[in-house]
Amino acid sequence: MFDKILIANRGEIALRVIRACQEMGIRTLAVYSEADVDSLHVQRADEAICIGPAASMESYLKIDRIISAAEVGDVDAIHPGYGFLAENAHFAEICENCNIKFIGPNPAAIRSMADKAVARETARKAGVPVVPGSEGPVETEAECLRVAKKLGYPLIIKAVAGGGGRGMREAHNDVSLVKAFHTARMEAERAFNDPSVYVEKLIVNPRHIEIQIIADSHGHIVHLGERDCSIQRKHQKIIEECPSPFPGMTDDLRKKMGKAAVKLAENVKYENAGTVEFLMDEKGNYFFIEMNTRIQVEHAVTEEVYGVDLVKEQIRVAAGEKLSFEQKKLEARGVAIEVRINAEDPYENFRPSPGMVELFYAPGGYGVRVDSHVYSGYVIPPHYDSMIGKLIAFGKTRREALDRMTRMLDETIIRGIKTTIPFCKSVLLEPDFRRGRFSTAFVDQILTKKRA
Ligand code: MV4
Repeated sequence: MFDKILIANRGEIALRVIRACQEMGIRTLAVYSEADVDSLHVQRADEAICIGPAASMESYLKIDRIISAAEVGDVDAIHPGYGFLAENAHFAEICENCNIKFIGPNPAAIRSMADKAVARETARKAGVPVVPGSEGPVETEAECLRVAKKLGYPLIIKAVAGGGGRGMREAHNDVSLVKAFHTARMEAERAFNDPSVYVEKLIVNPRHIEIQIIADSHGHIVHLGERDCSIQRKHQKIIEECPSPFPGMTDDLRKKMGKAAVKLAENVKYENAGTVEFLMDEKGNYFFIEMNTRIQVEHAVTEEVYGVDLVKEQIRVAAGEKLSFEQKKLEARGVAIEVRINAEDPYENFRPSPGMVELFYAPGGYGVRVDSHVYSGYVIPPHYDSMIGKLIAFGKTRREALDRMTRMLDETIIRGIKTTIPFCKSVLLEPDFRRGRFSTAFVDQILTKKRA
């Protein structure tokens, strides 16, 4: 097992990884920017090294400074968390070359999923259902129109280097298709330095359902059920749950999707934790869209339902150990729901609201988990994303988990800044949410209704 791990991240996920390390007897080295001097991950780690100014580009994204910190601190491994360098194949490669274990998949596996057209093709070859679409990238208007003739409308154009919704355009006829092709290419060029796009049939009002997998270096790959992440705004998830409340989500379907996810992972010699994303239509048809080659924000709901500490397992498998459990011993128990708390003003179009948290009181009690780096007196810097914590409610039934989450949101006190808690409360009160009847369009639908 590793003696010492560097955590190349900040905020709640840095703290989450440090907590796992401490329970495993592994020493921790935090890195931090000048804006994070007073942050909890710095205080809780055994050691900490400042790696530069507030701007991410000058600190949490600076590969050479992080590697230098790793060398100075003499660590065995680096945990990248999520965001920042977590899905940067180049960074994973440099770690490898410096004889530092990157706690994540190998660079080739990261690369194979970073190119969305390649990922699609890999999934198709592995027998995983993909959305009907173009064979690889489309280079010209004419090629676009040929695909449209074959598939019919509506369509969606996506950036090969995309993900998270950037460089994505819908098209409903030949005229809008040609326009969408060019705007998507321009946006992709600006955002990713790569104008390549591909075409898919548009799935209207789908659910976003993702399968958690984890693989060790001994050829064992397991799936740990699904998460329903349909409640999101502008491609930022707000509420996630396990299992999906979709009535069509049967044990049989779950097993099928789990096996598909494992098959895909096998095909790219995947190691460590990953998530295979699917879109699902009203009939329960599911289609692969992307794979995330990192631990995700919402991993906690899977942990609660399956009784597995995913971060500890990540560290174990990275150290060459076998997974501590087998597929057939995994059993889902109850329902877990996660609400993300963002320092944003939901009444002002979710404008960021950084600054001093004058008072923070976290909810407690049975079935409650709070993953947050916030404390009373903490100053939220304006330089990073606005998520300041996650509340996770566990219950025997969805009803109980929802009631518990409502109670947790009522119990939470955050003074000094605006948060998304009031908005999350209003979502929990929506009858269609409580019934489990929602798609990725749900949040926009209720916001439109509220404005009217
Ligand atoms: C789609 C889609 C409909 N049809 N693909 C958005 C981000 C990227 N991960 C994939 N996305 C979508 N791909 C087809 N063929 C709708 C979305 C989408 C979406 C997906 C998941 C969660 C929220 C979403 C919000 C808007 C659009």
